[in-house]
This record gives sequence, structure tokens and C-alpha cells, in this order.
Amino acid sequence: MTDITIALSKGRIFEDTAPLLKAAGIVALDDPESSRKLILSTNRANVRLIIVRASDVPTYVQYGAADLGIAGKDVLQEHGGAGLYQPLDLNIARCRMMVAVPNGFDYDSAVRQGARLRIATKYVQTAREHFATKGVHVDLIKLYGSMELAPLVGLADAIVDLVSSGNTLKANNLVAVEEIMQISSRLIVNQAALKLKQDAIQPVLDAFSAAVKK
Ligand code: PRT
Ligand code: MG
Repeated sequence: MTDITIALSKGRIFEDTAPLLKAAGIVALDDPESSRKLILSTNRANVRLIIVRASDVPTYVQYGAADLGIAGKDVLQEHGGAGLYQPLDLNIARCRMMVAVPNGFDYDSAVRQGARLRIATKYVQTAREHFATKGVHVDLIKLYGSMELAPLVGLADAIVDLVSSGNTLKANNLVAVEEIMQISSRLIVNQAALKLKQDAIQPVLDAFSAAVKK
């Protein structure tokens, strides 16, 4: 039987993907939250899961180290999607990519007056495109996490980050002022693997597709 490798991150993506995997008849034999293993066997001898950083999933699939992967649209947008087939929106790990500023900062008038804004974000490519389309001048400051802190300590005027409940913004006295895009996670497939291992991959795609909540 053809072997297939599926790349995904632990945390919310793994939690939301487990039911879809189950619908495809795939169950991990270890829990990635408690196990330190990075390669997880499953109940299916020919299917294994690899646990990688969320932002590394497209890279593993692009180079064929994984045949399939699950990644947020935020991550895919930054990666660019080269070498990846993206057949299915899984409708999981939903959130919105937003511009947020300190409560009281008048973003709209700063934009209207043509101010040059310092934006802290992990999503430099997506943010650059967004502000270029709007014709807003920005200096982008790349961060790897805790973006919410940047405006509080004078590193930036605004942030571009993901928002789901809004609790993190509220707790840090920030407000969302603009939506950049709606985010959910997608199934991604290595283009060569799809051709060479279609017998093993197609049934997984079909089962995921049938299990996705519309
Ligand atoms: O944690 P690590 O640095 O390894 O990577 P990561 O943070 O990218 O991974 P992870 O597992 O946290 O997120 C994986 C994917 O989940 C992301 O790529 C998104 O597609 C999706 N997702 C959905 C989210 C959120 N919702 C989300 N709320 N990713 C992150 N958040 C963070 C957000 O950045 C902010 O800090 O949660 C905070 C806001 O949450 P609320 O509920 O307070 O608004
Ligand atoms: Mg995280």
C-alpha cells in the first residue's frame, strides 16, 4: 500500500482536524499535546502524521516531505502557495485578520491625512499588499508573536493580527479598525504526490470533503 504523510500543527488545528481524520478512518495513536513525538503513527499502517509549526506546514508539503497538510489561509497567503494544490476549505480554525490600534487612536483620520504608520505583524507580505492596495504608507515591523504588545510599548502604531473572540485585543486595550480577510484552514496537497500516489490520497480527499461542515 502507498505510504502517505500528513503535516499539521498541534493546538487548535490538530483539535479541529482530528474529527475530519476520523471521518477518513484515520486515528492518531499518540496525542500530540502530551507526546513529544514529532512523527505520530495512526491506526492505518500506511498513514503517518508529522507535527510541525503552523507556519512550516506549507514548506513540508511544497518539498514533498509531507504529501498532505492542513494550514490556515493566513499561513498560505504568506507562503505564496508555490507547488501546492489547495483543493478544500476545511472551514476550521476560523478567525479574521484585522488591523488593530490602541483604543483612542484615530486610525481613519491618520489614514486620511496620509500619515506614515508603523505596523507590527507576523504577516508582512499580506500586510504590505493590503496597505499598498489602500495607498497607505507603512513601515512594517516583523514580529513572531505577541503582536498585541507592540503598540503598548511604542514599537508600532498599529498591528495586523488574527482575531477570533476579540478577548486578547480587549485585554490589551486595543480595538480592531479594519478587516483584511476571513481566515479558515485548508487542506493542501503536494502536486507531484497527487499524481504519483492518487490511489492513497484521493480517498482521504473524498472523506475530508464529505465530512467538512459547510
Ligand atoms: O503558536 P505558533 O507560533 O507555533 O504558531 P501559530 O500561532 O501560527 O499557531 P496556532 O496553532 O496558534 O494557530 C494555527 C492557525 O490557527 C493559524 O495559522 C490560524 O489560521 C488559526 N487561528 C484561528 C488562529 C486564531 N484563530 C487565533 N485567534 N491563530 C491564532 N490566533 C491568536 C491570535 O494571533 C491572537 O494572538 O489568538 C489570539 C486572539 O484570539 P482571541 O480569541 O483573543 O481573539
Ligand atoms: Mg500560537
